Amino acid sequence: ALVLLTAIQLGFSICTVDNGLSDKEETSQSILDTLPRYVLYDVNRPEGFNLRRDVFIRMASFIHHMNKVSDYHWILVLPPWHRLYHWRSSNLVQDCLPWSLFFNLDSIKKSTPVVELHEFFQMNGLRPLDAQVTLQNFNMKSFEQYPDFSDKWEVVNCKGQVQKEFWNLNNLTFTKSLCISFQGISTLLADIVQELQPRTIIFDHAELALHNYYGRQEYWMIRKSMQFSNNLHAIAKKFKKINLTQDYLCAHLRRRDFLYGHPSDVPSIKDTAKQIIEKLSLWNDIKTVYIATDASKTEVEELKNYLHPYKVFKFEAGKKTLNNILDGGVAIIDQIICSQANYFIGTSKSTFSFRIQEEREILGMPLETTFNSFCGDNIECTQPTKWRLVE
Ligand code: GFB
Repeated sequence: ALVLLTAIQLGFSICTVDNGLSDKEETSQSILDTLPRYVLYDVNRPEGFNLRRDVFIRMASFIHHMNKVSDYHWILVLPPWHRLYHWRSSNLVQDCLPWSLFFNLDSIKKSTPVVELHEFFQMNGLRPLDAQVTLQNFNMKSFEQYPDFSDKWEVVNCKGQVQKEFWNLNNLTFTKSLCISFQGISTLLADIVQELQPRTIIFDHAELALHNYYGRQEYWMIRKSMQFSNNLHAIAKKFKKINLTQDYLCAHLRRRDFLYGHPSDVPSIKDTAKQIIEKLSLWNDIKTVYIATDASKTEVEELKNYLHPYKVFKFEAGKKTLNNILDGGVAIIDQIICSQANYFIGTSKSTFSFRIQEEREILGMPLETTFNSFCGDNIECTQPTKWRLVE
């Protein structure tokens, strides 16, 4: 076996590779030509879970393109979930998690050829990857020059540090490593692949490649395939059955780093309650509020007090459940419950809220119950763009 599947933590660790032998075996060119080729990728370290979900769509779209234009069969390797900044339970080890912990892989595989990292290792062993490409922005030109938005890429000197150990794997090595200034949509990556002719390639900073068809049919086809795991759906269902027996409004309150990153979009707790009560006054049948938030316990208690006498619920995972689904699973349960709510109000500019709105579009929820967001205190703000599902 090439992959040491012994679980380091709760059976989730998928990043450990033992000394496989097949990397030393000679494989003839004609056999190599029949084998699939693999694209791996990683995203800027501080980015959160829901931006990463968006990057997956862009990379999946690129793989679809490769499979149309290339003679080879291309497969996308799903980057393990690894110590995200927003996963705050410091007592849990949250490294090298497979996508199957959070998503229904059968569903994703029906739309896009993907494998988990450990499945890739089973195929590739310890052979070095043929190419590591670190994407970077083009240098900003002087102000006098007209901004150039054309799609382009260029091999250049590396600007900053190049990532050497993806997902803390010190035995993932590369035959060739280069930095490329990149501006454009993800299918432009095909030109780089055409130039390098790799069998295996990893793109770092894949978030720099933009959507080919944002909000169009291919986008929604891939987006719809990203269903959450059955286990997480089951936990959300059980919670709803016990607590949310009547119509409910879900409010997603993004706080913590958003208070500094987007101060004018985040209302105070008092104003948050005021805005929720205003919405409830328009929807007479709704007397129950579900709160999805990364706020502190004190802020949640404060909000509950302001919302009295409305019934207020929040999902709290017990110790055993938390050990199984981790912080990422708890956040997804919040998203599932919000996507099924009778009314949703989210936080402006939060990709966490955007993904809930998309999910509600997929579920066919009425438009006016979905595209709503809080405004900062005493600010008349614009409401979210209505990105409608396209079949
Ligand atoms: O998902 P995300 O990219 O959304 O990052 P934004 C926010 C993370 O915070 C989530 C936690 O993935 C969760 O781990 N979180 C936020 C929540 N809201 C909730 C919630 O209602 N319930 C639970 N359980 N967890 C961007 C980041 O965040 O904000 C960028 O991607 C940057 O890295 C920027 O930090 C300021 O788009 O909201």
